[in-house]
Amino acid sequence: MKRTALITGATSGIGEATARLFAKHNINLILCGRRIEKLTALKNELVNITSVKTLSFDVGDRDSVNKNLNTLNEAWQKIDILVNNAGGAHGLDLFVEGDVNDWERMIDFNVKGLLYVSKVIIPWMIKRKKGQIINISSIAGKQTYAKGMVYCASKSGVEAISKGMRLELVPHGIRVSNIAPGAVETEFSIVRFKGDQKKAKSVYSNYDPLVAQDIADSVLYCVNVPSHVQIADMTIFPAAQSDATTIHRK
Ligand code: 8X3
Repeated sequence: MKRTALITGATSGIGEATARLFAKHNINLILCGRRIEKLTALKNELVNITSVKTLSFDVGDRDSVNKNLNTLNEAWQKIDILVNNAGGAHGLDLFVEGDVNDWERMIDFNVKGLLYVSKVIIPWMIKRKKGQIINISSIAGKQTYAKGMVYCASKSGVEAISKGMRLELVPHGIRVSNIAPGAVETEFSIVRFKGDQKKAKSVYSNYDPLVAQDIADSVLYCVNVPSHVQIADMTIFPAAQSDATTIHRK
């Protein structure tokens, strides 16, 4: 039976790589993101291999989340896999120098956005007594580092939500996996450093960082384990990384 996955933040990085990989594995896709042109381009590419629907909204906008997800007809509401991937970091500053707008953005996307999307989809999974939720957290959710306090807090929130979801959803036949990547070279640092390409590049210099495909592979692993298996938590580093702030550079 062909499965259906909804992926947030599908227009780039881990979300996009997961979409491509799921398509190759014959999984129907609901691709969500803010950038409609990117969503359409990805849909046009993947529609040759699987069924694809796109929904363009901002996960941090509760009304827009509700409105868009509720346009899904009964067939598309049969979501087997929810990948809560949307989110990111904004700024890397000491707390006293931090921009409150950055903090709000991180809490709105990383925490509230994940909750808004899940609030709509989980009841559909409960009705079918099955489903898998993959929350993309971060090593920042397990280890707080200086200048990243609010990002770390938002990802600690994701960790708590993953544990809470598992406690409440296991009785409904729903499995919850939390994936915490370390350094993955995507648009992540470009966004964090507000477009400063040089600064972003330096995060990944002189070692081999993870690429989005590495995390997509882990997501696929979580959703392809036998039905009696639940991957609760995965932390994934590049070989050169040993904790959130320790990277062995050549
Ligand atoms: C991304 C990893 O270490 O930059 O979430 O916080 S880190």
